[in-house]
Amino acid sequence: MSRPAFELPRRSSFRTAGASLRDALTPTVRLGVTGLSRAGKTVFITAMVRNLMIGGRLPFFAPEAEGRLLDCILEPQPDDAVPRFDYEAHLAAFAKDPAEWPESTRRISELRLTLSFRPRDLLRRMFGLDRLHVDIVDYPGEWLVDLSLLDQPFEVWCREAIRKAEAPQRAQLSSQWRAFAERSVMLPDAEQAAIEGARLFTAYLAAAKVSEQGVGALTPGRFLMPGDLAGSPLLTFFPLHPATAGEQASPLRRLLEKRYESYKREVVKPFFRNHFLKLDRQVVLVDVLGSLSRGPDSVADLEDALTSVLQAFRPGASSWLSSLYTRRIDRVLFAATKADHVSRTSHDRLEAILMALTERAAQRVTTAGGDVRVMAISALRATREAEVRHAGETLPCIAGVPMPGEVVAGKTFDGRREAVIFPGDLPADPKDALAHPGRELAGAAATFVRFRPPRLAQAPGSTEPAPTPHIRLDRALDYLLGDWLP
Ligand SMILES: Nc1nc2c(ncn2[C@@H]2O[C@H](COP(=O)(O)OP(=O)(O)O)[C@@H](O)[C@H]2O)c(=O)[nH]1
Ligand SMILES: [Mg+2]
Repeated sequence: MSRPAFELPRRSSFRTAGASLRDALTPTVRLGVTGLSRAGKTVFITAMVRNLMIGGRLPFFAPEAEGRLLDCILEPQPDDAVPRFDYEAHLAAFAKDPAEWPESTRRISELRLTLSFRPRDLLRRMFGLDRLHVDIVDYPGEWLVDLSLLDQPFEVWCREAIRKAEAPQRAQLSSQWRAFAERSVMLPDAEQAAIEGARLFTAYLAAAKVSEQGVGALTPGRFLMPGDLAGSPLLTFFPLHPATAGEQASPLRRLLEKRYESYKREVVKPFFRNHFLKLDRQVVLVDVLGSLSRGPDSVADLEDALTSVLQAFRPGASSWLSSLYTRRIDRVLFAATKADHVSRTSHDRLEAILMALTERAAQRVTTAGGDVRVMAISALRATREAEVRHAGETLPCIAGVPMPGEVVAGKTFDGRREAVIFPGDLPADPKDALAHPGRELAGAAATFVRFRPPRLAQAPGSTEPAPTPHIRLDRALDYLLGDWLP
């Protein structure tokens, strides 16, 4: 497996003749990483892997802190049908001068890490039970949101989709498709109407996605993240207005309903069966600050999307999925990402807000025998803490280099100059934040700013890779992997 030239592993590892027996005894933990687009999945996985590979600064990741984590290598991932997570390419973006964020990806991918560690237990050491495979599965949260379709008949889905499309922030974007849907039942050629309607419906979803910056998770998830299904009849349907008495038998309605059911059967169910149900651990990344700074509509959408996502973790007793739950995710971590956009004083408050957003869902998981944790993290920290004296007061601020073209307080930045920003404090009571999103974030602009990532390279004057700055990534790792490294 190639490794970026500038990175050095913590130890060079080699394989011995007994390797295949050891392989057979090596357990595998499958870790799902999901979140709506731009939540921070790619950055999280890249930073996590790099920290494990170079032996980063991870004081709250017990195996590392205790000096028991010896080595981490990348291995060919076992599922041939799934593309590999392109760790080297993502890392290379951070190594550019100046550093860039990696390009966004829109499909499922997988990466296998093999960790070698020193077991605490003498017996484990004697038997060589000192390795762990970690299969990281990166998949779009949009695909999880589709789970909500499984329990929805076509009519119910249509009603919901139209209600959402008529919401003030989307009415304009959806007007063309809605107008077409109104008259389409009368069109003579059902197939042509399905194609045209699906095209207009997809255009609306895409426009909504752009204007809501990825938060409003509208179904069907594959319309915008088709993977290899682009153009397939499986994606050629759209929601219709409720049938009027005389029109029940419309060929178009029957065609769309049939396609909708095929989509659930051929797309949604296989994803859950082949990927989701095989996971042991799950991290759900959420851009809480992004939604708060965009205002009430965005927060409402996020809540909606999270509720759908969370249904995945404990379906109702009667639902189709419950019959499939033979193996269960035992730990779910909800992580509010990009915590480096607020100062240290607000990190606990950010956690409290995400806790409030996921409260109902967390109950589902815990009653199903699983465990849930909520954290505010920054997988790759792009800012540092700073203090500014203003009118005799010391304000906790953040300092970072805004990406070229970013505007802060009316000034356009060039991608080289640093800005010091007072991001405001998040409210102590999460209910306030959720009731009046945007208002309390005095410096709400700070959450919109894209800061340049830190450049990852060798530490100056050394052959060792420099540590990766982060916030609470070590705690996240400890929760997700710590007990697998006994
Ligand atoms: N400041 C900061 N920005 C982040 C962090 N993680 C992600 N981002 C930003 O969010 C964008 C989307 O992240 P990415 O990992 O590509 O999201 P994905 O679509 O879920 O894979 C990045 O390009 C960054 O601008 C973080 O820890 N700190
Ligand atoms: Mg990604």
